[in-house]
Amino acid sequence: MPAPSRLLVPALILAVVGALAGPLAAVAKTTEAHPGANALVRELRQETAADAATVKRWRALLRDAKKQDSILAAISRPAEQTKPWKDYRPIFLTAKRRDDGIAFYREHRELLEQIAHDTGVPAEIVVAIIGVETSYGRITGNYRVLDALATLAFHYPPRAPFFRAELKQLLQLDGRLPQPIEQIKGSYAGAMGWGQFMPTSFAQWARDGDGDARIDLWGSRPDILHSVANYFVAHGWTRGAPVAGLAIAAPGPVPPEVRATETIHSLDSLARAGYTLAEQFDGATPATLLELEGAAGVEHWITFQNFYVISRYNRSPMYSMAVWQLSQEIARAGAPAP
Ligand SMILES: [Ca+2]
Repeated sequence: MPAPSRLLVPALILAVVGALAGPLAAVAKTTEAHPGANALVRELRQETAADAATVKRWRALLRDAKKQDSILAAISRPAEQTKPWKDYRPIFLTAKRRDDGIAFYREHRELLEQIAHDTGVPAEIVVAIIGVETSYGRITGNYRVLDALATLAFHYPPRAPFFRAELKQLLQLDGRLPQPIEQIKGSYAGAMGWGQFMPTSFAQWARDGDGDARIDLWGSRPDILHSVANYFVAHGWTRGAPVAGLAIAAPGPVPPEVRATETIHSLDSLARAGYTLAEQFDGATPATLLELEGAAGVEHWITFQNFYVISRYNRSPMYSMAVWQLSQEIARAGAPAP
């Protein structure tokens, strides 16, 4: 930082007669915007070979970033996935979210169905993601993303490496977002726009859907919807493949090993364990079992690779189930019969 480093000159002269390390270390420490901010900029400069003006801009942004205690409080709250499904489901599968999803689908039918045709990602899945993430763009977050990521990168050790990487990516997005970085708002965790893309997701998977050579995940419906669909394509969505189905459990089933939504079994091996679907699929199809504590008792679901892909958006299996069920409610009401 230019101004404070100039102050080091008199400090250095004075230090010749005194203890050298003490005053210098104290000055260096107090001039850093956040603990570790200088190292982050050094690292980013080396990685990107950025010019002096860009480095100066990054330093100014980090000086402007504010540590916010409300962000630290929000990230420390117990996660929603600790709730049982019977309490989780009503948060996301409300009549309003379904009806708004149906209206959104109808309003953007042509665009959504073109994207579904091009990518294989069903329109109702894209709509459900936007619905669960931000209530169709109504709640995209009121934290400055710069504050969120700096707070979590520099002041939240449990997840510092993750948020540090996101902050580095955010700085590199300067000039590519619809507003200057210091004005961009998002969730307390730094997720941006209608689809709540983190900066690294934005850099890798966001797309320009309307062809204006910019990506606007707040103001451009084509950009938003193409980006969500592209996220699914990039994570392995298979056109036309099954997602999930309610399982029938034989008496005394043998619960198989479960690793979240990973499809580590096949339909045949799940059938041998006592879990089958009413619908017939190839027995070799990779699948796994999801047990949920529903309002009417335990539910067993057989889930497939496309369900795993939904969980790349948010690792909670209940998140994937909420998106899937919302999508099905929207499809039943909003789409013409095939
Ligand atoms: Ca665009």
